[in-house]
Amino acid sequence: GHKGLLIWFTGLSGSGKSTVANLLERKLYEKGIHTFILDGDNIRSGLNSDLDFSSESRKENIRRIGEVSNLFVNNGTVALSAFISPFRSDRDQVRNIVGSDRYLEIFVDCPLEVCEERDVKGLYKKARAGEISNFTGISSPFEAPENPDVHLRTDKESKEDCVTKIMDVILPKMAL
Ligand code: GGZ
Repeated sequence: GHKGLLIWFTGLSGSGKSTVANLLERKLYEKGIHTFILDGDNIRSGLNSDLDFSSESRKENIRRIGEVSNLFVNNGTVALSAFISPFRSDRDQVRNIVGSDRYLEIFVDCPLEVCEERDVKGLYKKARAGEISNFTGISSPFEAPENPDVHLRTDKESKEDCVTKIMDVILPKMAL
């Protein structure tokens, strides 16, 4: 058996949080470790559909996700939560909710220029055009983690290498 854990991915839109979380889920599954992914697709569309992208709403978004993640962790699940979570104080609150020994912070780092170049959903273009307000990196801040457990550079490292770096840190943690 293994203990529950919260793997928290933070980074800009388009940095690769969901991509890395999904590949990590696959690798853990192959080891017999069941996970649960929380991301914008399953949280902002339902539980948090009342929230927008103001600072107050983001704070509440992350607080609720922290509480839900904690339910999974207490159930022995490895929860993978992938949200921009731009504010350090909100991430620290999550760490306090689940307990610092159960929380691992993954900084999915990628220069804004590269995220903007990728622009998978065309949101950066809209943000530059003023069609979306409070857009992280453009018109809303991102406070980079100062001491992440794992620091990825998705513009320079393959997603396979990123997952290997995370595995090296979490596997020892899961035995504890
Ligand atoms: C940032 C926005 C915004 C604004 C819509 N700012 O790349 P995506 O599309 O799929 O991921 C982004 C997602 C961010 O939601 P989070 O819940 O992760 O944000 S936070 O942690 O800050 O609460 C993006 C889309 O929603 N999106 N408007 N203004 N991203």
